Amino acid sequence: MKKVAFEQPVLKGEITVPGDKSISHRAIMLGSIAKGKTSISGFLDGEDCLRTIDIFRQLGVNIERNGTDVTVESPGMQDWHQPSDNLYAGNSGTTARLVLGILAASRITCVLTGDEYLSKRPMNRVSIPLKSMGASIAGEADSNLLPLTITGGALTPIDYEMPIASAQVKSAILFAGLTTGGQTTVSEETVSRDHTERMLEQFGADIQKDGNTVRVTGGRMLSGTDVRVPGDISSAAFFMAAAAMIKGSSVTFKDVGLNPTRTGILDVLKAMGAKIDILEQSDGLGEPYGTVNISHDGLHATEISGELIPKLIDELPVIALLATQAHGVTVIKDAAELRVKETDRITAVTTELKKLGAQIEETEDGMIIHGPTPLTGGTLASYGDHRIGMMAGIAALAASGPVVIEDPSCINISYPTFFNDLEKLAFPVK
Ligand code: SPQ
Repeated sequence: MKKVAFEQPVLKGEITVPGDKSISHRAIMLGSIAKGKTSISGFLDGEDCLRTIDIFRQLGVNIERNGTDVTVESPGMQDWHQPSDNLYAGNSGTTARLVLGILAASRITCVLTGDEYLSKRPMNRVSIPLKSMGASIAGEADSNLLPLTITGGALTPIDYEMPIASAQVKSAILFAGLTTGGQTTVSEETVSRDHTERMLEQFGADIQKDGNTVRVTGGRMLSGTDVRVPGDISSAAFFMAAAAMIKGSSVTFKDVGLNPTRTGILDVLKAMGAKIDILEQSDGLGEPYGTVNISHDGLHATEISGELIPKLIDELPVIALLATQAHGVTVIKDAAELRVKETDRITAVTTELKKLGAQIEETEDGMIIHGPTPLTGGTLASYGDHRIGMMAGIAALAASGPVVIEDPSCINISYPTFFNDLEKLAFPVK
């Protein structure tokens, strides 16, 4: 349990949030697939990324971590060892799904497992296209659920049209395509985060992007390189939303990732009335990042749907909270994917925010939120989901009484220093 209480807070100051989770995973994975040495700076030492490190160590890759600096030295995927135990992905959907794509194309036979939450999440979205490439993946519910047994082998390229916008599915197929003897094509209707494509290019893969289509030609040996991981905009989003929500607030985010496939939160905050200033922007080693200031400047409702959804999918819990304090009716739709995250985030968000007095309704693919509504204190469940736990922590800033978070340790999955940073930024109004 964690009790979070503030009396009339205002958020002020500057923050550098921890490294991007999606990019940290991919840096370990590509550093392990590639031959030679990869140096990563700004790595996220959250639980999910540590699970990815554990898995590749079990395959014989030498990975040394010194805080947020990580060195990966790999013989290349052709020379990985057979692991002596099951590979455990913990709570991490990204680890499980991307590793499935990688191992399907390797020389390894192994069993991939996860925690109680991950073991309920669908894996067919990757096993079906991988099987059509010739992958051998076996497990419960027609290989939809972990644990899964993967027998790596030679795969054939495919031309795949994605039925859902998912960077995890796209990445698993592109990784599997690396070892085939031809060109694998993945097309998506709405573009999902493109970190894999960017990093594949950095590691020397033969990859081309053409609108919403990505093509990778297999057979090229990847070489180790340097990766700089920017701050995670999905972590920053909690304090960005808080700064937009609380009158008098102004927070500057340094070195935060500004990849356009991830910046939907900035579009929404702007549409809701927040003041946003991009103070600096650069393109360091493949990923755009910069310094952004967000300040409160009134707050009104908006509609969030369509192509915007993949650009802010993980931010929707905190956006829903923000909408409880905005004038008007906020509608979130086309977000049914929220139901298959670490928990069903539509049910979790509506159930927990109602406990504080929010007027929020669940729909099949989103939420409808009426605001502004005064929030009270209360005891909120995290459902073992870091994003729900952090939403509860931010809710305490707007609530009239303390918010108690049950099972807050899940926040370590993506943001181990969340509560310290919250305390640093939130000041009582004098
Ligand atoms: O890794 P995991 O557990 O799936 O993490 C989440 C999160 O909230 O951190 C989703 F639950 O982020 C996903 C994201 O929703 C990370 C991700 C990636 O790194 O490729 C892509 C998104 O998922 P998807 O299914 O849309 O590809």
